[in-house]
Amino acid sequence: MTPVSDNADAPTILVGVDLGVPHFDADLEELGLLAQTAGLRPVARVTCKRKAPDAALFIGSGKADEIKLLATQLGATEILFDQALSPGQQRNLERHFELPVNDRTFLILEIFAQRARSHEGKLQVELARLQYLSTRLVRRWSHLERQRGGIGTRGGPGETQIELDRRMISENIKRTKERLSKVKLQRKTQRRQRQRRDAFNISLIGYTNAGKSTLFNTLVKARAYTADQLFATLDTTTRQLYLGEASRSVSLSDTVGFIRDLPHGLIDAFQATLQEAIDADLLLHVIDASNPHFPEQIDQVQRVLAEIGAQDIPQLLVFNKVDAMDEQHQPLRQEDTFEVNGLQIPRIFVSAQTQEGIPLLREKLAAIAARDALQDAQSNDSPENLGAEL
Ligand SMILES: Nc1nc2c(ncn2[C@@H]2O[C@H](COP(=O)(O)OP(=O)(O)OP(=O)(O)O)[C@@H](O)[C@H]2O)c(=O)[nH]1
Ligand SMILES: [Mg+2]
Repeated sequence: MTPVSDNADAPTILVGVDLGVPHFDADLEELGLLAQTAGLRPVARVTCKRKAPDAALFIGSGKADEIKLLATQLGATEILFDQALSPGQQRNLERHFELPVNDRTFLILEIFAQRARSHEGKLQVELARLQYLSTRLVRRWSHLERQRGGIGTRGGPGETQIELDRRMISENIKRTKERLSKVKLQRKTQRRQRQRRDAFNISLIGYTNAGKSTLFNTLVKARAYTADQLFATLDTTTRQLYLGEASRSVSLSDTVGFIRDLPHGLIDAFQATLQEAIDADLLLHVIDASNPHFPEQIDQVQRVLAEIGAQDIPQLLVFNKVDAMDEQHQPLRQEDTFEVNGLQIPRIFVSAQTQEGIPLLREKLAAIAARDALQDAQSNDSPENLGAEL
């Protein structure tokens, strides 16, 4: 796989194809942020409308010519598509543009690879990348050849070489899976130890860049990495949070952010990390209330939660960044409820940055934790009742 980071600050053209899906991002804003996070420099945005993707090029050939011309004029060295391309489309587009072409999935994998810090995180990303790579072997070979010999020398490597490579990758996948399952086993033991401590577990979850780590730092006075980029956090961090209001400590975890169309391989690979969310008694679903796309982001988060079997864990919606909300959108009340999938979920408005609403949030958490402790004492023999209701 060609790492984007080799090409740091590469002038890149962003391409979005409106196929009539409800959430088409006409500004390609998120793709631009993803590109910047990966170290690319968007120089132009091109959008077009199609009923269906072209089988060979994804876009029409006229549009492809237009992009090629633009790339020459702007000196672009990468073309980035917002939609997932098939290996064939990607190969054809690269031939057409004579430039590397990547899609959103690749970009997300790339960012995860750059950011993974823990042993487990690195293994998870490695697995997802190997799986992605295994479907794109032929394309990558032609890419390598072009690097070596320049245009015109491409003829395709011998079948045996590809076969060899494929075998190597599948052996690699097997080995990575084995190493991961060992790490997972350790994690399971740790989790069991934590459960034995009878802790009340709260997980911060939400769309990437919503402010989870900033809120985490505010609540537990930690110094987790926060940044105006996507996927600043990849590894789960857990700290004890003492709630004086309930004379009780709870355990608070900061987790990886979710994003639209999270590559499937990644969800599989990150199952263990995301498992932290499943294990919680309460999910603090953090939302960037100043982002006009927040309803769509809530939808996406709910979708991933359902995918990992965490849809029934009680949630508290934390509408963050109130300080950055327009005057006319400022909330009338600091807490109310908000409808998600037909259910009214408790919601609270805060600013992790200015601390507005944080005391109220602590009170709320204390009340929930205290209620849990009470239930715990009352129903010692029916632990399945714990935290069932907010
Ligand atoms: N204006 C404003 N900005 C905030 C607030 N909370 C966080 N931010 C900013 O939002 C950006 C993202 O914050 P993070 O805490 O890194 O977000 P995150 O949800 O942990 O993001 P990932 O780890 O990437 O998923 C940073 O630039 C923060 O400074 C807030 O209450 N108000
Ligand atoms: Mg974070």
